[in-house]
Order: sequence, then C-alpha cells, then structure tokens
Amino acid sequence: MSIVSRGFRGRREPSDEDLPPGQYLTSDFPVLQAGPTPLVRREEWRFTIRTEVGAETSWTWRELLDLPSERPTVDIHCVTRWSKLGTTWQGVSLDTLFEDVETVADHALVRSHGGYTTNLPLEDLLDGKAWIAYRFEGEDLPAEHGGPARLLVPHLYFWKSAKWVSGIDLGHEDEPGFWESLGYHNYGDPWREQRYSDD
Ligand SMILES: Nc1nc2c(c(=O)[nH]1)N[C@H]1C(S)=C(S)[C@@H](COP(=O)(O)O)O[C@H]1N2
Ligand SMILES: [Mo]
Repeated sequence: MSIVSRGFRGRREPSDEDLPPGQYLTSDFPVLQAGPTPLVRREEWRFTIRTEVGAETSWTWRELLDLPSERPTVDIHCVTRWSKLGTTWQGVSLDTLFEDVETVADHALVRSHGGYTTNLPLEDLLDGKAWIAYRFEGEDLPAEHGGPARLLVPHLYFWKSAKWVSGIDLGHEDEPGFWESLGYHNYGDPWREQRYSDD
C-alpha cells in the first residue's frame, strides 16, 4: 500500500531551480567560523535588542523558550558555494521579539558572543524572514552550529546568520559587520550572487 498520494506535500526532491547561481548541493553541514566556538551557558544566555535611542529589551533563555516558536523549513546558501535545501529549524520569529521594541531605525548590526558582527537592513529581519533558532533537524542546536541559539536569515548568504547570537543594535547609520568590512558584499543576496563588495 502506498501512502504517497498525488497531493502529498512532504519534503520535495531538490531540483536545480532551487540552487542560486554558482552554488552546489551538499548533504553534510560544514562548520564555518572566524574563531573558536564560544561556550555559552543557557543560564547566562541573554538576547538584547538596543534601539537607536539606547533603549534595551532583553530576554533570558527561559523567556525566549516561553515565546511562541515556529518551525521553518528553509534553504541555506554559504558564500563558499555550498547550499543545503529543506533544512528544518525551530526558533522564535524576530517579528515576535520586535513586538516589544519601539524603533524607527533602518539598520541592524547583529552581535555574537566571541565578537562576530554582521549588518543588514532591519526590514530583512522582519515579516517572517528571520528567526532566533535553537533547534536544528529536531535536536538542540549544537555549539559548533551556533548553539544555544543563532540568527537564521536564510534569504541572505549564511554569513548573515550569526551563530551564538547575543543581540542586535539598531541605528540610523549602516555599520559594516565582520565580513562586510573585509570585502564581502554589504547585502549578500545569493540569487543576485552578491558575494563581494563589487558584485
Ligand atoms: N558568530 C559567528 N557567526 C557566524 C560565523 C562566525 O564566524 N561567527 N560565520 C558565518 C559564516 S561565514 C557562515 S557560512 C555560517 C556557517 O554556519 P555553520 O558553521 O553552522 O555552517 O555562520 C555564519 N555565522
Ligand atoms: Mo560563510
């Protein structure tokens, strides 16, 4: 007996149309980072959004877990050319966190434990496009992939998805993050192949 009907909408087979230009598919999950893996204890974990007027809103680990979570299935694309399709995550939408934040800023600088930063327009964090993710493929997010929690912003190259995320600073000025100040593209849209600053 087949349980697969014509209307079946499970994980579809990946096809070339799902791969941005210059990317290849990988089935493993490479670890890429600029420094060592920081050990971030859940008891000490805080996530802080700081607005353009210096107002701070913070969540503890417990408070994050108590918020409604989502389970996005998304494709991820690293600027080193590997892509993974249909990865499954669990986390809190940035829309949920921003419900408690009053801001008219346009720019976000994301900060991580260990000092990594990455910048993006605030609007790219909103409207269902980004999460603070704490589970990957049904398991707690491993430390080497950014656990306890990382930013997940899959429509941009994966360097924007800051591991061990600690907070977001909002501002009226755009401030380049770690890779952006080393020659990588300021925005990083994989479908427009925005790898380096002059792409
Ligand atoms: N804190 C932090 N986040 C980071 C990085 C980093 O060096 N430090 N590297 C980025 C890059 S270049 C990529 S491709 C992805 C890799 O995530 P992964 O190691 O889980 O595959 O993390 C991004 N987030
Ligand atoms: Mo990367």
